[in-house]
Amino acid sequence: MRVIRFLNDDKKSTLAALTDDGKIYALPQQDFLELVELAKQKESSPLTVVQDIIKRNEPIHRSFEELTLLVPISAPEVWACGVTYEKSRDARNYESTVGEVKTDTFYDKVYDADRPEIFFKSTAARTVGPKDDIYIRSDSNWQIPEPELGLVLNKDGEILGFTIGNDMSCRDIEGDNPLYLPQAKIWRNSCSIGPAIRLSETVDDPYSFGVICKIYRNDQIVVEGSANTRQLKRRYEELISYLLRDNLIFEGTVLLTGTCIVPPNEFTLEDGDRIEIEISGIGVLTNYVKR
Ligand code: DO4
Ligand code: MG
Repeated sequence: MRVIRFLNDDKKSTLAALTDDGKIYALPQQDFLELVELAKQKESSPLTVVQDIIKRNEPIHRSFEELTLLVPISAPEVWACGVTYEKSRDARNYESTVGEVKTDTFYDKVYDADRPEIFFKSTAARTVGPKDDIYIRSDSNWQIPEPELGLVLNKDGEILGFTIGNDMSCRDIEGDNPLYLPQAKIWRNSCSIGPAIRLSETVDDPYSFGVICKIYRNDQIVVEGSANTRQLKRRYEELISYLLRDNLIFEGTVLLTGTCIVPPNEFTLEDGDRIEIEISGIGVLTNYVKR
């Protein structure tokens, strides 16, 4: 069961449940967080609330493809984990050493350390949704999307659902000096999430999501990669526990769990590219690159 948000004919946003057989049920709430609040009031779960609504209503007569999807949750904050996959550790080592193969770098160390890398990524105003434009910085010549599984959390750090995230990154800025990380990660429209939130109770094994990333230029695929969340070095609970330590976390915070796919080192995004990130059971997050 997935929750989506789309633009209605009257240009108002509508929250909806998308069932596994493709039926769409309009939900009375405008936002995923309202659904979470209602579930809390009823001492129930978002899934039970959605199932109750579905039982009492008919599906709407719209196909998923014709909907104008919106960002499924207005996440007050997006945080992100880094160097949680070998692929990311190796890419960070490459960009920070200008291609020299060095060992025992601080990226090697963080990959093995008890404490994971967790950084602040985005706010609701900087985060875009499905089919929106995602921006590349004007002062970087080496930019890539980072396809990541996103955990949608409540304020106690419980996983309400899973979504797809794109942690856009500037490899040259980050590679120059790790202290530049916030500039390599945060700018206007540098993060996207969507297209849906897969409710956590409907996921059997969150360590077996298939991830595929495709980048198109002039409608030709220029980058294609795939991975699986079983390659994640850490457990989700471990990442969440570090995020929560002495911290204030808001309802609906999204935690991106790190990238498992990195485009070839010679690749950089260009204006007009289209990025598609697919995670099995969640959907495809598409964004258009603008300089
Ligand atoms: O160390 C920098 C960030 C790495 C990152 O964003 C990732 O591994 O996904
Ligand atoms: Mg990342």
